[in-house]
Amino acid sequence: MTGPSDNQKTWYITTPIYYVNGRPHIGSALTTVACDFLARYHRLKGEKVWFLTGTDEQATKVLEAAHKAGVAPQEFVDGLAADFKQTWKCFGISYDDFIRTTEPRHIAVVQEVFDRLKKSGDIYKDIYEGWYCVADETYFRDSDVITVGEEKLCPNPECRLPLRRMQEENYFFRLSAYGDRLLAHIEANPKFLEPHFRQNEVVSFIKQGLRDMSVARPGAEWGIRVKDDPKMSVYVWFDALINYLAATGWPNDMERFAELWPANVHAMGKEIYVRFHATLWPAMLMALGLELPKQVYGHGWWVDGEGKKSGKRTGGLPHPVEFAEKLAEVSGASVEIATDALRFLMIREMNFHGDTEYSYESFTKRYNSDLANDLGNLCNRSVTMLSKFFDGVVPVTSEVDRDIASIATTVVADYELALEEFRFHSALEAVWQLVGRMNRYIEERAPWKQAKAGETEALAITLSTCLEAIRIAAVLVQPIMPNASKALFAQIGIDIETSPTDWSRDAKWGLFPAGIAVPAPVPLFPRIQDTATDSSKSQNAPKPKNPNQEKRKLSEQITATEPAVEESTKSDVTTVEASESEVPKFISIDDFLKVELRVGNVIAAETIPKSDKLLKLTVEVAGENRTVLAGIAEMYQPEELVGRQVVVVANLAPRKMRGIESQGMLLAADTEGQAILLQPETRVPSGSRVR
Ligand code: ME8
Repeated sequence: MTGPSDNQKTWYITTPIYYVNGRPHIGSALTTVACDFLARYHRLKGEKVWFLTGTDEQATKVLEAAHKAGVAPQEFVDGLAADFKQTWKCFGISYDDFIRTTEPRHIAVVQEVFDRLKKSGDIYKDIYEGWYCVADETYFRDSDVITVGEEKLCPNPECRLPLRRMQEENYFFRLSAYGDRLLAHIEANPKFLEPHFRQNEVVSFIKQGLRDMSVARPGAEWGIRVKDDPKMSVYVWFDALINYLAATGWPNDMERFAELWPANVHAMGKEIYVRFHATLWPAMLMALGLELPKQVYGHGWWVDGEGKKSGKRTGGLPHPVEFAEKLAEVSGASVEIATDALRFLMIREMNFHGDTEYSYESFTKRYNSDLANDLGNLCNRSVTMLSKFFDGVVPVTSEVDRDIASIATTVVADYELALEEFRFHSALEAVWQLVGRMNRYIEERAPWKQAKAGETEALAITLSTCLEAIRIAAVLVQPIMPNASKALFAQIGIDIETSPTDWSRDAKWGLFPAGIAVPAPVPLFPRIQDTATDSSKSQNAPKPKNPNQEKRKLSEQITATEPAVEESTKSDVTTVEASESEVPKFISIDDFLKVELRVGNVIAAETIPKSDKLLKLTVEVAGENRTVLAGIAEMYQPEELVGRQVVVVANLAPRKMRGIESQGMLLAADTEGQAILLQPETRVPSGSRVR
């Protein structure tokens, strides 16, 4: 991506302008948040950024939606434009300008463009005969349409609605004249069309031969009028694309225009990429003698279970603010943090270069795994141990952990490259490489053991390495979760209000100031207890098995950390240990398959009064929380267990011990009577089956 640093130009990014025939949803929010991510990132890099979004209001389908609602069109679009603005405000969208196509500044530029192109001969009058799809706001030839009986249907497979026959005098734009110039531009500018594979679609579309396009027709009640021919109104796509230019002040404020134009990135979903943003718009700009945008980027969609685009037409996508409020409700997080979480989840869940099936459960599960568990616990554990072992003051250390420092440096480089290539999800994936590595690092270094053994210098290195990694993570997540990043910084004693982030200075390992005091830990992302609470969409939720379903058989022979102690015995035994002689030489696979072993996340751990062997753990398995008593108190301190993964015998009949019901047991290796917990080599989704 070429930034303004090349030529001191402002880095100018745009979203599509959204039709106001329905409320915003997480489809419109996806593009808007992705653009906000980039805008904030470029600002952190010290660049001057201009971020434009807005609403597309002059479309026939908008008029029809207003009629359906029984509201005057202007009143109708005013209401929905306000909804979009309010939604983006709640979502922390840092746009610099919001353009509406009913605004005089836009209308005047559309009329000016039309006039100039009429004068240059690029727009001419002729008779149009063909088909029009209101839903797609697109004209089609006889040969393009689908015939079913008497009816002609839209050829767009996502639409297939009946078409309207049109025969009338229209204005046409001489698109056919620009095919070769467009192909030459694409060839000379290999980064113009992104991601790269979309370039092939565009090239073959242009090579099929471009036809002149109808750009104004006898006006209906709604739409921008041609200046000196007011019975004609401008085709909504011709009108809408001009918003990117109108917002720059062209042609009146040429100084501002020179600062902004050409746009660095136009971003949008793939359905409006090939015909409109990669062909019509560049051709219009060529006809006007203006530079083309530096990059046009098209991403995939949220789709439903059948792979169909979800959105206004098909329904099924939630309103972003309502979704964030729901996340706040089910997790107990503040609305600001839940909103940030949703920004993160949308970007992390979406495969930007393909399509992604949207589901409520996958969002809430990722909230628990990536935010509550991985990032939240990393911060919580580190700050808790710093408070406990160093009274909350970051120790001075003679060295840093070089291995972690080099991972962090690679992660920053991967993140920057991913954003340059519009792989937004990969940028976040890179950050979680560091977060995951740090959770393992804590387990490897076992700071509680270093503390017990009086290894103060080693302990200081462990904890300051953790804090530095959290600081780097807080810098990297800032453009996507600004509120959560601020809270993360606050947790490690840094106030970014007084010391704002500067990417070139701060996205580097080794800056954590020793001697800084950190406050008491506050859980940043409280866990969602039931990740399938959206009943309308929870059919696919993995249902945790009833632990009573199967009798305890083979499970009794697995060395495990469940204390085999009934309430009545009142003594602690660390493990169920079948003696070697009791273990049959062979068992059938059927026997083995009766044992349901699942990976769970320890979300809480505490000692049990009057027991020096038992710990009471809360283990989350596939969204269900279980209480498990484990005889591991001699080997583990409660705080070192929180956040780690364990293997649970999930279908063991519950048993009561010391008045507490234990709902399963944990697998552990038994060495000299000590239980060492087993865990997957890398983090896996909670509930994963162990075979
Ligand atoms: O097309 N998945 O407006 P629009 C991902 N006004 N992104 C989605 C989505 C989904 N299921 N649904 C919508 C228009 N989007 C024109 C644009 S620009 C000059 C005129 C996003 O309200 C995606 O960015 O139908 C898509 O391109 C845009 O919303 C379409 O918004």
